[in-house]
Amino acid sequence: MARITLFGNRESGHTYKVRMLLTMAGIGHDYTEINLKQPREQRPEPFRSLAKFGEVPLLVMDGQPYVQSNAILLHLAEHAGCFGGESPERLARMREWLFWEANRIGFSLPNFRYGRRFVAGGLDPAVEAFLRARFDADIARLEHELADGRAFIVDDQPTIADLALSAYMYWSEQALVQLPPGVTAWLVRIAELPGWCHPDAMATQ
Ligand SMILES: N[C@@H](CCC(=O)N[C@@H](CS)C(=O)NCC(=O)O)C(=O)O
Repeated sequence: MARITLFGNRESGHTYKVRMLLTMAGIGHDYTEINLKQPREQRPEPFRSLAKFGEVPLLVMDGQPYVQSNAILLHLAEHAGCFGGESPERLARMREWLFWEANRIGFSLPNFRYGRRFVAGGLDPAVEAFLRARFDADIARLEHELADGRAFIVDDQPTIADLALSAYMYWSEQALVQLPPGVTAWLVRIAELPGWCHPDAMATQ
C-alpha cells in the first residue's frame, strides 16, 4: 500500500477536492495543515522544499511530490482506478472538464469568494465586475450542461471532475452568489455520495 500524505489548508477548496477524493475512495492517508498566513519561506519542511509552486495542496506519495489539485486528482484516480480512472474513455472526458475548471469556474468562483471573505474593503470594483461576469458565464455553462438530466458531469457515475467543479460551490454563500436549480440538484447528488463531507466539517488533522 502506498504511503500518502496530503498537505493542505482548511480554507482551500483546492485542498478540499483532493481530500474528498482520498476520503470517498477510501485511500488511506495522513493530513498536515499548512498555515497560509505564514510567509512561504517560513512554512515547515518538507512542505517548503516539495511544494514546487509554494501552494497547497501538495500530495506526497511514497516520497514523490505531486502538486496542482487537478493533476493530483488525475494521478490518484488513475492509481486507484476509480472516480473516472477506470477507462481511457472516461479519463478523456474527465480531463476536458478538469482543464475547463482550472481556467473557468475554478478561477472565477474562488477569487470571487476570496475577495468577499478575505480582502478588507472588498475587491476593486472593476476586478469584482470582471469576476462576476466570468462566474455568471461559467455557472450558466454548467447549468446548460446538466440540463439533459444526467446525474453527474461526465455520465451517471461521479468522477473527479465532479469533485473539482463542485468544491468551491459548497462555499457559495461566502462568495454571496446564487446557484441555479440544476447545479444545486447536482451538488445535492454529490453530497449524498458515501464519504462526502462539507468543507467546513473537515478536520484540520
Ligand atoms: N492551481 C493550483 C491553485 C492552488 C492555490 O491557489 N492554492 C492556494 C490556496 S487555495 C495557496 O496555496 N495559497 C497560498 C499561497 O499562495 O501562499 C491548484 O489547483 O492546486
